[in-house]
Amino acid sequence: MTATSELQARKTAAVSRGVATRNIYAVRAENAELWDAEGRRYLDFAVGIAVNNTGHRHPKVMAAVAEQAQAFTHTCFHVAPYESYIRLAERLNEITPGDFPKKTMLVSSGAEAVENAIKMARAHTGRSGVIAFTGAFHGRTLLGMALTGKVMPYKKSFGAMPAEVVHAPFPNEFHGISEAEALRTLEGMFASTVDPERIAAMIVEPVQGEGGFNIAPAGFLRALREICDKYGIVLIADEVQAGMARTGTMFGFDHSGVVPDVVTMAKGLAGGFPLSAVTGRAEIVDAPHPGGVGGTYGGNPIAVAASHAVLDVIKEEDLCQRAAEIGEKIRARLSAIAERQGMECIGDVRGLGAMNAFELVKDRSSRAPDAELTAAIVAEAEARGLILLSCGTRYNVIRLLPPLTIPWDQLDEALDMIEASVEAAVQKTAAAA
Ligand code: PLZ
Repeated sequence: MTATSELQARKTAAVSRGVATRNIYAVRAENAELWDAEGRRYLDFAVGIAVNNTGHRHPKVMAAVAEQAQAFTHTCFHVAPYESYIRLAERLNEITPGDFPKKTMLVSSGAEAVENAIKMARAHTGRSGVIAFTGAFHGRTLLGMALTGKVMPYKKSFGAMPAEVVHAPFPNEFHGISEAEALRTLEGMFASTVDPERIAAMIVEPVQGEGGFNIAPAGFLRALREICDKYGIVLIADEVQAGMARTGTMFGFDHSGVVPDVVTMAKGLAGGFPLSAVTGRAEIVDAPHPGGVGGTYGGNPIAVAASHAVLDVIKEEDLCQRAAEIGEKIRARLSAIAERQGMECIGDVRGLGAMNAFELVKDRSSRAPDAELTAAIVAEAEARGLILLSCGTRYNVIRLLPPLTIPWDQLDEALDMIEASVEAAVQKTAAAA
């Protein structure tokens, strides 16, 4: 029995099967590298699902955490507040889009940030409806799950969803949903499905993460801004996956110039410590009465210390610029692979900054999803020492999420492994057919 198979057996016996896992049991990780229970070394292109944008154990983050641990680790901000939380709120009010008075609330997970953003929009507008988009992902809590626009595995078997959440189509040119058609359908929904004056908020990811790295066109975001202004709807940018320098700008929305009313952040915000934030127009974030929002762990001091260090590192190491450069390199290489003979399975290569993906199809004319090949490529990569994640409502997209601090030679090493993995998977599927 290997160390991994033993852990796997214990996991199966002791942990809820609903909590699905890969079989890479982590023992140690450093920047872009991770070692498992077998002592195998991997390049990590998942980074805890877009969390360690500053790499595993960035020295500055570790130092900030160690220093905070010497002072106190938890007091509950509601009971004994601390300056570092206030200072982080000030920093987030400053760096988020929009030149107007802003306020911030800190919580612990992406889903919790989303839930609170919706509560604030409801309190502010006195309305209850929410518009989300097909293919969206906003979390696994009851409301997060309702907002999510993907049934398997997130919504299936979990009963009735909270009422007044409606999904509008997210544009997807590759699959024949134009921006114009998506907008026409949304406007049509206001006539057929829901009164826009009952809608408190519209929530949208600038680049859909779990949904398949689908980039919201700038024109689409501009149109959503206009619709929200017309009907008095709060526009929430869910930057949980796209934010914190990942797309080559601090926030995904920055590419479009569109200013949302509220921004949700998590993942990359604190370099591996559980922290999330809701930042937005002061009057919206202030709408709940005192005591109406909060929680025991929100803005945990260790996570807040990590976040200050992350924000410093993003600036000092110019990680927005580096994300843009990493992205150019990745897209150039993926496009070159896609052009090779026998690589017709790569239907699309897309991305913004260092948030890139390629979509696997049965053939380029039908663009039918190839989920089996996608899984085979992920497995081939794992066997070669590269951790990749798939995504997409049809499980046929592979996303590349290297840390923004990855050394160039390791990026090349990973891209070589991707090419070899696609080749091997294509050959094996062809041989099996
Ligand atoms: N909003 C845009 O991407 C989390 C979830 C993976 P939590 N995405 C990864 C999984 O299988 O659960 C996410 C996101 C966007 C919200 C969330 C939710 O963030 O920290 O997982 O709650």
